[in-house]
Amino acid sequence: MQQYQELLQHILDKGLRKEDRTGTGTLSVFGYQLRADLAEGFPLLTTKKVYYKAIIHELLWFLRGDTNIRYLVQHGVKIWNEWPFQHYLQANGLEERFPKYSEAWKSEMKVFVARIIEEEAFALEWGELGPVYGRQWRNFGGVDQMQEVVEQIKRSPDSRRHIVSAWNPPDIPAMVKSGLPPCHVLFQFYVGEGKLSCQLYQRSADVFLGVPFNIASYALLTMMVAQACGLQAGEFVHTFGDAHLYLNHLEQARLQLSREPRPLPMMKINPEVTGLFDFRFEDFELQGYDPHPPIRAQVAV
Ligand code: THF
Repeated sequence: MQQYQELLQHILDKGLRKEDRTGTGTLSVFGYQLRADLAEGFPLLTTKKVYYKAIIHELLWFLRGDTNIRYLVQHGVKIWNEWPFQHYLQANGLEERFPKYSEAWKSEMKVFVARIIEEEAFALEWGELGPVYGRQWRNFGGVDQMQEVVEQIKRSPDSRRHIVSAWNPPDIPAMVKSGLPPCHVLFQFYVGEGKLSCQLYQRSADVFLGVPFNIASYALLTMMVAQACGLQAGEFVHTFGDAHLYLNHLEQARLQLSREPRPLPMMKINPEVTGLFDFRFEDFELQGYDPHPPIRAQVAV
């Protein structure tokens, strides 16, 4: 993904210094686009090791319509833990005892996650992110957008209305309460020459930590929807609003820029699965992934 390296460099060169909700500070650009031809390989970064199993589990979790982190933590996926944990601290007046990002905060988060796994009632109360992605994809005011978009693509491939929106204005306050309003706001499918492409509009993008996940996630979704519609996978087009590097990710970004991209891996999907909601974790196999070592960074909450 040479294009990702170019985006990192572009933000380091041209990014404006901006404050943000999390208090971390960013370098930010507005408006940018990446494209990946899915026939050239699976667009998973090779300039750092990306924990792609989390991406598969997260996508299956969205497609289930699930919005509780319990399923994720049961499958070893930690990427959504910070938000319900921070909400739990806030709601219980514990923020001063556990200052954000401190060692005490990190160890208390482990206790919190253990309780989410062990105590169902606790998970129901505190593991819920509100009506985020999964809910909007599968039940936006009663509409199962994923089911409908698959039927529409099969019925009228040339339609210009193959849209799924996660941005549901009446539901935004409930998402703010315990999690986040959607960063990947809307996506559109397009069929040309028997190939299915997908374009995502992402309003806000954490380019170092989130974007590698987001690219791979939507690339995989495109492949799954293509298979469910009897089409080949075409391109994934990624359009950004505010694309930023947090100030505590700059050194990591420079380290990553010093590395040479390697050949892309291939994602093999069990060809027998034909329903979008029938995929299981075991139906995916990543072949030939040979990345540089991981690069650690703190996620901004
Ligand atoms: N909030 C912020 N600040 N950044 C984001 O990327 C982000 N997301 C989702 C929702 N809110 C966000 C959550 N997605 C990681 C990756 C994706 C995330 C959140 C966190 C992360 O920490 N990745 C590490 C560790 C992965 C692991 O091994 O568990 C990494 O090194 O990749 C954007 O959709």
